[in-house]
Amino acid sequence: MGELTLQRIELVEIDMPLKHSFETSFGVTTGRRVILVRAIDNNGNAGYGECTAMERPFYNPESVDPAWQVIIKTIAPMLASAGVRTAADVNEVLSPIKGNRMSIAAVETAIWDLEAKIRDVPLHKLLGGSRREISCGVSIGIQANTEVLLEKVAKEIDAGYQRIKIKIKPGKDIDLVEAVRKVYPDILLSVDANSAYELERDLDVMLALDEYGLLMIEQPLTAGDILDHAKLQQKLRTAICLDESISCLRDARQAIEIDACRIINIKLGRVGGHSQAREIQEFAHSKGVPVWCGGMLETGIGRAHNIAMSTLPGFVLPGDVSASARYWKEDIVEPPIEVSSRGTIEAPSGAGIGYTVRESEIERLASRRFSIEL
Ligand code: OSB
Ligand code: MG
Repeated sequence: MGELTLQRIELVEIDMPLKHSFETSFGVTTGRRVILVRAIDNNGNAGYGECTAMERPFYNPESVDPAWQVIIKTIAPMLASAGVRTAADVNEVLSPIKGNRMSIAAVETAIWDLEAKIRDVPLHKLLGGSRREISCGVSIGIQANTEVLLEKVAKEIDAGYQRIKIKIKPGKDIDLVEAVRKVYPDILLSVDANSAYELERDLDVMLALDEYGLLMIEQPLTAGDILDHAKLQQKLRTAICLDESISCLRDARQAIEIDACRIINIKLGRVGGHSQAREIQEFAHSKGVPVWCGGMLETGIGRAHNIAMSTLPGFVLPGDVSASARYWKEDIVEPPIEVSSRGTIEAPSGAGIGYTVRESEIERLASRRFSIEL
C-alpha cells in the first residue's frame, strides 16, 4: 500500500528566457535550458522534477548536456535494475555515482513528487516538514551601477522580502555594500561571491566587508577550499555560509567540524535531492548551524520542491525562494508562485508538489524529448 512501481522516466528539455539577465561573479545568465523529468508509475501517475544544472559548468562542474546523458545512460538503468519501491531509497540506489548530483536530484525529486501523489499527501508532509509558512529572501544579481542596485533593493524591500542578498565579485563589493547599508542600516543583508575570492589575495576585502553587520558572506572562496574557509572564518565576526562547497552530508559534517562555516545554503540539485537535503539540515540543526534554501533560477517545478524542503525544521533563515514573476513572464506551473507582503509563501495543501504543471506550456517550449521504459 502506497508503494510505487516505476514504469517510465520521461525527459523533456525546455528553453526559458529570463525576464532580466542575471549576473554573478561567474557570468551572465540570460535564460535557462531546463531538463524536466516525469517519473511515471504503472497506473499512469506522474511526478515532476527539474534539473538545476546550468548550460555551462561555471557554477559547479555540472551542465545541461552531460546531465541529459547521465540520466539516460546511468541513472535510469540503475533505477530499472534496482526496482525501487519508495522515494527514500533512490539516493542510496544511486550512491555509486560520483558527482552528477543535479542529474540525480532531477530524478529523485520527481520520484518524491510521484510518491506523495500516490499517497495523496502534500510533499512537505511526506518529507516531514514542521512549518506551513516559509520565509523568503531575494538574490539580486550584479547590476550596471549602484543606482540601479539601490532601485532593485528598494523594490524587493517594498514587496516584503525578509532578506536581501546581493551578488559581489572582486572590484564590485565593498562599495555596493556601503551604498546599500547607508540607505538600509538595519535590514537582513548578505553577499554572495560565488567562489570569486582568494584567502591571501583578498583578505583585506573580507575584513572590510566584516564591518557592515552582514548576516553572512556566502561562498567567498573556491568550492574545494574548506580549509581556507576555516582560516577565513577565524578572522571574521560575520558568518561564512557555504553553498558550492557542500555537496553532501559528509561535506557539511567536515565543514562544521572545522568551523569553515556557521551557516549552510542547501540546494536540492547540488546535494542530489530531498533525502540528502533532509539529512544535511537535520545534522546542521543538531549542531546549531542554521540552514536556508538556495535557488538556481528554477522554474515553478524546482521552486515548488524548494518550498516543500524549506518546511523542514532546520530551515530557520529566509531562503532564495522568490516569486515566479521575478524570473519568468509565464511559469510552467499554476498558479504561479507568489510571495505575500510579509515575505512568506504558504506550502500548498494539494498532493505532491501541490502546483499544477502546465503540460501545454511545456509542449510549446520543448526542444527535445526522451523516454525510457524501466
Ligand atoms: O549562488 O545562489 C547562487 C543563481 C544561479 C546560480 C547560483 C546562485 C544563484 C542565485 C539565484 O543566487 C537564486 C535564485 O534562484 O533566486
Ligand atoms: Mg550562492
